[in-house]
Amino acid sequence: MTATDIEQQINQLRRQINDYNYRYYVLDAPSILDAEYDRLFMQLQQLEQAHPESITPDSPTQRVGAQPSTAFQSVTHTVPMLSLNNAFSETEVLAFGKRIRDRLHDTDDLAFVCEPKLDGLAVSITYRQGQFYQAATRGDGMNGEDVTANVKTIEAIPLQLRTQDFPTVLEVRGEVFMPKAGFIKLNEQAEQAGEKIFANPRNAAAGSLRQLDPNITAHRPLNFYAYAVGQVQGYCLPDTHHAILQQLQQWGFPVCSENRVAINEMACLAFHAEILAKRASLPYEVDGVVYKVDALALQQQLGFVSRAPRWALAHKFPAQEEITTVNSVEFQVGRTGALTPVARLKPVVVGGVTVSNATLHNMNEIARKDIRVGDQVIVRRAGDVIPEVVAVLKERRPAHTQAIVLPRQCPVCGSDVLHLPAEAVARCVGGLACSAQLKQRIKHFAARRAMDIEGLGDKLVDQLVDRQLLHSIADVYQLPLTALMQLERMGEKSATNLLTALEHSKSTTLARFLFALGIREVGETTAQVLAQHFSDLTTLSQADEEALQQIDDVGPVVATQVVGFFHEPHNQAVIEQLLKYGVHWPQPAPMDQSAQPLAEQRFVLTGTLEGMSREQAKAALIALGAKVSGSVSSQTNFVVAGRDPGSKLIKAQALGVRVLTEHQLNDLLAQLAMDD
Ligand code: 9MJ
Repeated sequence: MTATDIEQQINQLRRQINDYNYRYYVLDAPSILDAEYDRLFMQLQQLEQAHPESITPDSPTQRVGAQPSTAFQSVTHTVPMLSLNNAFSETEVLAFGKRIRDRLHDTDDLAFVCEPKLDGLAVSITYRQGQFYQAATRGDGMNGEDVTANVKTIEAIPLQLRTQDFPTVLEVRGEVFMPKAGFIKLNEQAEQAGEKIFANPRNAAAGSLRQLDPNITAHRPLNFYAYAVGQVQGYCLPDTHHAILQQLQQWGFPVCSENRVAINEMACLAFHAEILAKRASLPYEVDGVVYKVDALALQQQLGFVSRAPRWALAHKFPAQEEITTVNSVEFQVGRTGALTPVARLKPVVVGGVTVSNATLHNMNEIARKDIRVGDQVIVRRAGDVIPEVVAVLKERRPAHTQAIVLPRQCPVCGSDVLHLPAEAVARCVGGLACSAQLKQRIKHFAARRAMDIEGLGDKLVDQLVDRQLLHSIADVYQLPLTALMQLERMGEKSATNLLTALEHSKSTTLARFLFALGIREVGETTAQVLAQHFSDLTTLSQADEEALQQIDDVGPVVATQVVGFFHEPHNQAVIEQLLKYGVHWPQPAPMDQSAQPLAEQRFVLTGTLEGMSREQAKAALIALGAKVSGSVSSQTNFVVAGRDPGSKLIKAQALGVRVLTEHQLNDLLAQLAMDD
């Protein structure tokens, strides 16, 4: 090959790789397989190694390679990087619109560009003659830090502008962020390696960008969305913000696909509501939306007031994290005796809800986060999960904090607490002598997905145990009407209704009954698997660990718990009583293997399904032999994602699990019904 041939080949490879990145990051439409991309990349690397004189700084192979530095240089922003004024309510947004209209006098039409507000790190990237030149953090808006070597490793950011028609100097501004899926994966890897866990994707993005060694940044899953230009020389920009965003996309920058032009403030508010509703299912974290006056001439007329533009507004979502103080820590006792440390907090409003308790999970977590009573902590409340303490503000630690100590005795019954070194949780050994455990067991027994005893709620169970009317789960079927009627807020009618519900609940299924017994490690799915395999309780209760482990999905841990449970004389007595009091279930029909087209297939359902309940979908899948579980893992074959699917969808995407829409699920079920 001649030198010209080689140069041509190298240029072609670079073009192909840049094109692939553009399609992947900007157009969101990957055009080749990852393996093919890797092959092209290696081919280019080999050619460049053989011909080092051909290497140029904008070659895709040159993203990584800078030496670790000892400090970041300071960069002065030619055009200051301003901050945005914040609004938290509709009233403030309408006032923002009115201020603008008043200033501009004659504005019937006032279009805005609405953008999700990404929760990452603002950066400025300068291109000279179309080539990546320098990248800097926002810093204080006037001076930032030179993070050129690190930003250069982010594949989404072009090293060279795509079209021939570009400014001699172009400064692009936008947000470097870590997608949720990448964040989950990064933390999983860090946990396995015993390394530091990041509290949220923003911290992870900031930490990754502030690495002195760009080789580390290169391995972090960072992405970028452009949302503004800074200095521009030698080019006439379009006259609206939305057209600038389109131009940025043509130059090769990813721009958020949710961005939208809104014709007035009311349309802005609708955008806010829409993104808020989508928040959990977006693949990146957002903390609000941004409204920007679309016409640049109007932006110029409006100008700035103290370091923020008058023409833009950040309309924030209710915060999901706040800072507060740990006043004390109490230990709650669960159904299996597990002691869960719960922080009693100085009440704080998080995302519109007052939070005064947060789970600390277990003693290992307390040690890992180094939480002490008296500390100021960050609490997070996301969706409907229990609030948790994310991190301690160590620099604010007061002089006299107290260590959190695991009690030696159960705070409810006084029995010993056992903390096996191999287990994360500590447990009260009191068993059913511990009223806390008894209450939780009965609540679990009565729950909708277990025996489904309507009217036997948490408060009622607490009263019944405290008054010594219940000593075991079987006692619920022996409650006398007269005793019930003496309880608080319980008239004759409610008492009779409860007895009817109790009677009704006796007709159940073996799977529900097994789940209701509260055997450790036996959740709803395992209960279903056991019921399907054994079909009668006597055989199951006599099975040994070996027989149990023959079943798919039953490992040594579950097998040990099941055998242990049925060997316990007290448990045998309770089961006998329950059967004597009339609990019964139909004998399942023998399993026909040919009717199990989804055998071995593992499904996870997430989000709201429109045409059926999750329970119905689950039953339909199980009837075809599928396993339906609650969490996504590498073992999962399919995730069915309904409306507002949340973190399970993100995890599925992170693990490359196949995702089905409700429509596709229906097609699959219909197809299998036809095959039958
Ligand atoms: C974020 N964080 O997503 C701006 N931002 O515009 C968007 N930030 C911004 N725009 C001017 N979408 C200053 C900051």
